[in-house]
Amino acid sequence: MAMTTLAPVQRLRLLRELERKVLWLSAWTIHHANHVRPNRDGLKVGGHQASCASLATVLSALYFSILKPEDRVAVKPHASPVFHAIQYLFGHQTREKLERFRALGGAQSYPSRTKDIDDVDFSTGSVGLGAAMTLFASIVQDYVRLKALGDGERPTGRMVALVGDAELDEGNIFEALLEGWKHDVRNLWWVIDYNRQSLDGVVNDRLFGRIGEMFELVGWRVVTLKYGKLLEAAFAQPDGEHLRQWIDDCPNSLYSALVFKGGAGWREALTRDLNQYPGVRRIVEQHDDAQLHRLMTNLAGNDMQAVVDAFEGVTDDTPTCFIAYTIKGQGLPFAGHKDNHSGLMTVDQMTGFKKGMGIADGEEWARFAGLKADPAELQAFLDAAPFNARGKRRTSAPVVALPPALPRPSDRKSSTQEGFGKILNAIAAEDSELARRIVTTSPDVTVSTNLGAWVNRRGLWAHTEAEDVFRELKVVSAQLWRKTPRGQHIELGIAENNLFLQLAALGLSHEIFGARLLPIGTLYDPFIARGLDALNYACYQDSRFMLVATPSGVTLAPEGGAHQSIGSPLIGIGQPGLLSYEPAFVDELAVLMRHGFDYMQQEKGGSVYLRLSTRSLPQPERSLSPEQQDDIVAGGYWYAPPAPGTDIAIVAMGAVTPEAVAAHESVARDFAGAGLLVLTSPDKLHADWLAAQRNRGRTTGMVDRTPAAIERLLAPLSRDARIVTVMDGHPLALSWIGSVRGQRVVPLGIEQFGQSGDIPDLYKTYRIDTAAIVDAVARAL
Ligand SMILES: Cc1ncc(C[n+]2csc(CCOP(=O)(O)OP(=O)(O)O)c2C)c(N)n1
Ligand SMILES: [Mg+2]
Repeated sequence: MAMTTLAPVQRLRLLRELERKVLWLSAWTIHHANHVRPNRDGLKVGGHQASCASLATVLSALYFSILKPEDRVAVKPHASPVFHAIQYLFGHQTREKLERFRALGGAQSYPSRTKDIDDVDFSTGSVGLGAAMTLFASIVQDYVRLKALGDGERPTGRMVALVGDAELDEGNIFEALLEGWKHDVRNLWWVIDYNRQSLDGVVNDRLFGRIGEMFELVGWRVVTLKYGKLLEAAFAQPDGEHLRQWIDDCPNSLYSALVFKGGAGWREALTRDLNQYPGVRRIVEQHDDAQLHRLMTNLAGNDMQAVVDAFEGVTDDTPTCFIAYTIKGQGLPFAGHKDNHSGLMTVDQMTGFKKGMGIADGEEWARFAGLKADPAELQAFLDAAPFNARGKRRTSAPVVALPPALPRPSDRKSSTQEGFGKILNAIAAEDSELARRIVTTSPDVTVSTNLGAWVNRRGLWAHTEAEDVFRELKVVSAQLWRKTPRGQHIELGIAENNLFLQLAALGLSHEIFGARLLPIGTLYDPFIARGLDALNYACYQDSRFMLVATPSGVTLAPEGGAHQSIGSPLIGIGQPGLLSYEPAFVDELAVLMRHGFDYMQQEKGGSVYLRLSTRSLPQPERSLSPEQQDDIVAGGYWYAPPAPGTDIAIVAMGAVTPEAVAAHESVARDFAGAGLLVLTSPDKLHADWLAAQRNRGRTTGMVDRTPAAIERLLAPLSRDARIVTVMDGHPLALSWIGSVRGQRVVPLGIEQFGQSGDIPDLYKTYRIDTAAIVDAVARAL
């Protein structure tokens, strides 16, 4: 049965049936996990039956009828069981995974791109981020389309977010909306599940009075789905407008409480407040309790026809916010109760619910049990859903070939930040696939992170051409800010959270839009903390990008304590999905950037974080052998190799390396064999060390004796050698090295908030200067 041949009323009938099934399956999946599956640890498994119920109509309408293969969706995290139920009906999710909902290997609590099998487009979990992600994905869709970087004739899709109303309390939503306005975003649908309840209770009435206006302010169309078809019909009756006014004026908390109380409660309230209107009296009298409850809770977001009409009413690419009035827990015993967020139906309630759904014992997972429609008809309807028209929706894209080496600037003195700018500038000058696939973005620190030369060559990205006015008026400036659809830099306002969401979306382009991109985002290292949750969110869904953070540490000196980063190397170590490096020299950086572009494209790769510095250092005159390059990628190399069996070594990372070199020269006068180890990545060394230990685990039966890089590096030192580590960051990042072979470490680094100063003063104050290193060596011995 093709969709086109189905009359609207037939479609509506089948959609309502499937909506019932989706409501049942989502509630049952959660119930099963909590009450049927054996519980081994006594911990509540949880799940959100009420939050699922409020979205069952909207999600059913979208997936079974409205969505097309090119659309991409972020589902409100706690509606995950609804999503999985829909995919189960489509045949994309298994009963086994649903039975193991929230258990190891089962369907995930919150939709996950990496852990779920049913083709999740965007992971969600941290409220607010999923919605914003769709906005940045729409920018990526346009970026890729305008440059024809994709895999062929993929039609432009809509980026759809199902958003809880309380998610709009998250500031990142508004940061994203403003950025979206600047970039003229298109093809965005945000459906707000306006159930007027959050986790703790009922949402403040004052807030939503303004929400619609805020969307309109930034160019969105607002479609309000307030009253369902039953209520609209009641309003059309004599005195009906008083009933409408009464509901319009009803505070969120009162409405929710009445929803919970049901028919008798409505009767009492309406009789008390509207008895003077004969028309309303008649409506109240003509409905029994159950009918009155059904009428008074007939909100448009839970009314299939109203929902379908609203979605089908939007046919252009204007970003659209649907404010869908719904009831949290609609159709369930605790509908409307303010404490229902994590409430679960009791076993008795579930028994009643199951009966009401017409489902016999043992048929709980049966796909069409309890539905009135003919199973063959339902199956045909599912098979014809436009959403599935092109099979699996996740795309792939070929790997971009890399040159054997990236261009390496030859300055005798340079900072890693300057080197970064020059390497990119040299890439920009080439006509290569690498140059074409790089896209840069920065939250208003493009120039101060040395992206300027790249942008001058490759241009700013925008939907339409715009000349640089300063240039046209012949005002001299080092920066050319010409905007074109061909541009390769996406300039963002100062909101680091947006940077990470933009990177998250760019870094998934190969899997979402079939276009490989090599995204690079730059920001000041301390402000990683500003967007940390969004960074984590990006890594959680395995997005691939290069994060260039500069300046860093106290080495940015006069900028002062407010801009100095201390804990960021620990973030680099602690963040899964993000491989971090902190090179000292520009030749190392060139090796690491090349490795980064490669690693970002490997199946088992990830994103890369380069912590750079503005401190200009004399560059070593050397050409790196392949082995040295491998060491740099592996995390470190002996700058001054130790004599075998030596008792002392200095380990340095990043901008403080010259201090370590000077200290080493001084120490070597007394201890001829002392070594100087320069690290590029404690993150990589630590991870490989742990992996090597796991490979030797007795229980795994593996006997891989290959030493980890750090074991190999420390091997020449004597068993009880003393090691002094030094870096411009928290010393914990390196102090673990003492555990590798049980050698004693004296770690130097930054543990306090900084302050303004020059490098000599600050290094002295925070004890990472040459004298402090020499002193630490003396103490260690
Ligand atoms: C960043 C973040 N903070 C807190 C939570 C915990 N949390 C999950 S759902 C929720 C309430 C959401 O309410 P709403 O968005 O209105 O959803 P609904 O009413 O549909 O359940 C909260 C606080 C979270 N998931 N993410
Ligand atoms: Mg809510």
